Amino acid sequence: MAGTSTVTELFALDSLLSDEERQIRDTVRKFGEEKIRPHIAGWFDEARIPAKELAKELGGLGVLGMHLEGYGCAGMSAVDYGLACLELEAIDSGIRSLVSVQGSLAMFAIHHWGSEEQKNEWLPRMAAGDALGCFGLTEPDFGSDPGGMRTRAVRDGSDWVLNGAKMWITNGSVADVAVVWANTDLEEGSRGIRGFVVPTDTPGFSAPEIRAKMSLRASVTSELVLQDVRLPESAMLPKAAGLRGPLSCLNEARFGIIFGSIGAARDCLETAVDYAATRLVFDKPLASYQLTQAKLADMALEVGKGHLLAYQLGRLKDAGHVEPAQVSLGKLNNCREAIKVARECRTILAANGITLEYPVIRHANNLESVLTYEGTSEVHQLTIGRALTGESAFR
Ligand code: TGC
Ligand code: FAD
Repeated sequence: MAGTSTVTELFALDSLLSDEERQIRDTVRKFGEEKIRPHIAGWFDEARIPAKELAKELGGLGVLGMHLEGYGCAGMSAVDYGLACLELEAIDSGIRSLVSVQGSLAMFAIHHWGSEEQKNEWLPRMAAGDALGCFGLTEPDFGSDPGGMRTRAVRDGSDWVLNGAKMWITNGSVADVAVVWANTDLEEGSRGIRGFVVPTDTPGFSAPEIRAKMSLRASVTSELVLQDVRLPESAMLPKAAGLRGPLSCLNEARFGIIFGSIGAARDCLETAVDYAATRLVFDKPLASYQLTQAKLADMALEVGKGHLLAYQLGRLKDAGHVEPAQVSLGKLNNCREAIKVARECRTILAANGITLEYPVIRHANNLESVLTYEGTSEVHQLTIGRALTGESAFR
C-alpha cells in the first residue's frame, strides 16, 4: 500500500471479526489473488471463463454452499460466507456470481425446499464443484415482477411437462442442473408457482449463451429454453409453494452481494490510492492534491460504512433472523455506493482507468449488472418504502 492506512485499518474493521473469521477471509483472499487475479482481465477481455475448472477449484476451497449444513457442505456462518463473497468480488463480480448462484440460489433451493432424494443426488456433487447449477426465475418479459411468469408446468399422467423461456440466467450454458420456476394449476395465480429440478441433459432443454455483454464478461449468462421438457413427479421441489419459494432463495443471494459489492469497491479504492501516490501531475503526486484527498476520503467513508452495514446484517443473520427489508437496505446501499466509488476511482486513473490494465473499469461495468440483478435499486427502495409506511407501491 502506498499510504499509511487502509480503510480496514481506519475503521478498525478487523476488531469486529473473530480470529477464525479473519482466517477464512485471508484464505479466500489468498486464493483469489493467486489463482484468479492473474487471469481475470484476460477472461473479461475474451468474455470466456473456464467455469467448470473454476467450480472444481472453488469446491476444493470449500466455498460452494459453505453456509449450508450437511450433504457435503461446510456448515459455516453467514458472516464467513459474506467474507468469502467480499474477497471473491474484490477480484471480479463474475466469480462471486458463480459462487452465489451455485450456493445461494441452486443449492439453497434444493437444500431448503427439496426432498431427501434431491438433496442426496445433487448437493454433495455441487458442494465439491463436480456439478454446476443455475437458477431460472427471470423471463424475457418478467424480471422485477416474477409473479407474472409465463413458463408453465402441466401434469401428464404422473409426469410434469415444462414449456417456456427464462432469460439472463447465470451459469445457464455450463450447468448440469437447473432449478426452474414455473406456474402450475396447483393453486391460483402466483401461488401456483413451483420449483423443478431439471437435469440439463433432459430432452427439450437448451441454454444458448447470451454474448456481447459489456458487463459481467467473466461470467456465463444464458437463456433457458424449455420445449416439452418431461420430468418425473419427483422433480418438483416438494416444500416450495408460491412466489415465497424463489424469493426466499433471493434473500440468500442478496445477502452475499451486500458483502461482495463492497469488496469490488474496496479493490477500486485501493487501486486509486496506489495510483495517486505515483502518478505525477503538475510536478507533484496526484495524492498530494486536496481535491484528490477529498475524493479518497469520501470514498473511504462509504466503503467503511458499507462494511459495517454488511457485518451488522451478517450478525443478525447468524443470530437467527434477518428481515427481507433489512437485506434490501444492504443490497441497495452497498451496490449503489460501490458503483459510485468505482466511477469516482476511474476519474483518478483518468485515461489509464478505461483500460483492463487496472481493475476499475471492469468493476464499474460489472457493478451495472450487480445493481440490476437480485432486485433493482427501485425494487429495494419500494421494499424499504413498504416496510417504513406499510403501503405497497409496487403496483
Ligand atoms: P409479494 O406479494 O410481495 O410476495 C409474494 C410472496 O412471497 C413472500 N415474499 C418473500 N419471501 C421471502 N423472501 C422475500 N424477500 C420475500 N418477498 C416476498 C411474501 O410474503 C408472499 O408470501 P405468501 O406466502 O403470502 O404468498 O410479491 P410481489 O409479486 O408483489 O413481488 C414482490 C417483489 C417485487 C419484491 C419481488 O417479486 C421481487 O423481489 N422482485 C425482484 C425479482 C428479483 O430480484 N429477481 C432476481 C432473479 S435471480 C438473479 O437475479 C440472480 S443474479 C446472479 C447472482 O446472484 O449473482
Ligand atoms: P425490468 O423488470 O423490466 O425493469 C426495468 C426498470 O423498471 C428497472 O429500472 C426497474 O427498477 C424498474 N421498475 C420495475 N418495477 C418498478 C416499479 N414497480 N416501480 C418503478 N420502477 C420499476 N435472473 C435469474 O432468474 N437468474 C439468474 O441467474 C440471473 N442472472 C443475471 C445475470 C445478469 C448478468 C443480469 C444482468 C441479470 C440476471 N438475472 C437473473 C435477471 C435479473 O434478476 C433481472 O434483470 C432483474 O430482476 C430486473 O429485471 P429486468 O431486467 O427484466 O428489468
